[in-house]
Amino acid sequence: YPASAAAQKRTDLCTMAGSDRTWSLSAMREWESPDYEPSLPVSEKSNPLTRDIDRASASCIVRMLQACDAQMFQEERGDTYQRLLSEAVVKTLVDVAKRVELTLKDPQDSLVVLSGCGTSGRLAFLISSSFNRALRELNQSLVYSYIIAGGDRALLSSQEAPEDDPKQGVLSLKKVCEGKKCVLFIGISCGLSAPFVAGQLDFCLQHPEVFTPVLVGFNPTHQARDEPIPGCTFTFRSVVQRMQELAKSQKAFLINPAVGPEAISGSSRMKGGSATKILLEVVLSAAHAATFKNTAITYKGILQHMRAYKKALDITYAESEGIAALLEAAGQSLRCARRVCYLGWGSLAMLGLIDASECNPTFGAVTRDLLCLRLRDYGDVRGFISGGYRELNNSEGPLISLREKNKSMPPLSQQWELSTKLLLNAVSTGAHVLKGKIYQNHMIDVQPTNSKLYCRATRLLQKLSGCPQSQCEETLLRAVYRVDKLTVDITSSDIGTRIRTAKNRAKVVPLALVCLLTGCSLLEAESHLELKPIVREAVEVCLS
Ligand code: S6P
Repeated sequence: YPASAAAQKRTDLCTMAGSDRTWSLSAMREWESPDYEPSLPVSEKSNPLTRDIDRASASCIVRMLQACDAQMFQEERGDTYQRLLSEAVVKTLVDVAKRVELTLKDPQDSLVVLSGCGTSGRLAFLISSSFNRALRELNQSLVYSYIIAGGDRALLSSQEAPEDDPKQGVLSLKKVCEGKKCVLFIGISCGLSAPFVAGQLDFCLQHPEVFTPVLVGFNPTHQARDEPIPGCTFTFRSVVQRMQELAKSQKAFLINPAVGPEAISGSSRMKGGSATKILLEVVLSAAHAATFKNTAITYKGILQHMRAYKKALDITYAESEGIAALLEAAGQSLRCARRVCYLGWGSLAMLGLIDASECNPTFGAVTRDLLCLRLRDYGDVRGFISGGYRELNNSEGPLISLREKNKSMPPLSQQWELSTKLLLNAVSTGAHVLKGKIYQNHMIDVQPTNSKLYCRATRLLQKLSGCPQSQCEETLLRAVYRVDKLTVDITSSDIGTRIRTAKNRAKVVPLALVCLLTGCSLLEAESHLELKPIVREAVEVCLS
């Protein structure tokens, strides 16, 4: 397959930058400056390290991802952000592990619930399943349950809308906790933003006799989302503030170190997902060791375990040449409208299924590029698991099979999983970058299918067009409803209606951007995008 002009340009750029490019400490910490994108929470900032990722070669992309992942383990400095290895964070992990230990020692009427949306819910599932398996092997009562917004179908497909529904969050929590007298609830929201999780935390706070809430996320508390949630009197931030008060007497716990902005802005499946996995596995492993091996939960022990994950990260990226070759091959497949398939078994294959399913919301579905209905249900990246969808042990019935040989989850396997996750994230992200799905380090074809993504889409339009917010909002709405003139019905519609309409529309943000940049009609913008199917290139033409 002949290298395209764009691919040729990438190579040149990388030669200029030097494939051995390393970053200075100040570059690694640039995002921490109070002047850097001050209006955005860390989880939504764009990472200065990946500003040029859209024009980088495969090996440069891997180096950029390596540097971004390394930011997870950077030390806390002065009064800036709390980090993974900060004293306060490690201390909270010790406290939460002790709560889990109490549950394990007295499992009657008790439960540990892990809950989240999208990737956070998938990790809730993976982690609770693997620790329940460990309990089953020891003939112990199972104490872990998971909740994912949108139910089990969200485990392997993108369901972004249920994230906005706090009532559904509460209902699903009530359902899994029926009859329980003591529940440790672990809500995961990387951006401290999902209304689904906010609703559950609020419910826990209203029933302290049963629930102890724990929040896992990667923004400082003052950056928790403060937008009103329709039908609720609370916002995510107000829930966090109540939790902060209760945290002083250990009636609630907050685990929210900053891990730095994602390599692709807002793509919390990457560092957010990895850090969630690390934190929760460290906590639950310590509790298991204390209960079943009599190993006390200590600050030092937790810190050592965290450092083992840092080592897994270093070992993984020591193979950066191999990863780059894989990424290049995957990118080439996508560039010629072929696909990437992950084949495997056990929990590693499960990670492949998850990584593949996350490509749709992150990079836009392949069908939208090809406008080919036949391919509607197939993605650019697909996962397969040996044994098929049989014995997943998910709560809503069979989906998938995990092999017997992966039953137990000793710490080393957990790090092996992290390594696999990093690699798969790098391959799928890198291949889509090489295909031209990213502009700078933004996913320009983001589908505004929930309130977080709708706001992100508007912000992106502002950033790339330089037009005022109101004009961007208006043009986005025109692209959602496919009209050049907005009616009163449209302008007075609520965000829920807009999101539901956007779900069935392709290339909403690229269309809006072309309109904003050129002043053309939607029809003209559509034909412009048809001529240049690689959105990044289409946008570049307009920008130049
Ligand atoms: C992000 C992923 C999303 C998020 C989901 C939950 O890469 O595609 O599905 O996981 O939006 O986000 P959060 O911030 O509540 O964990």
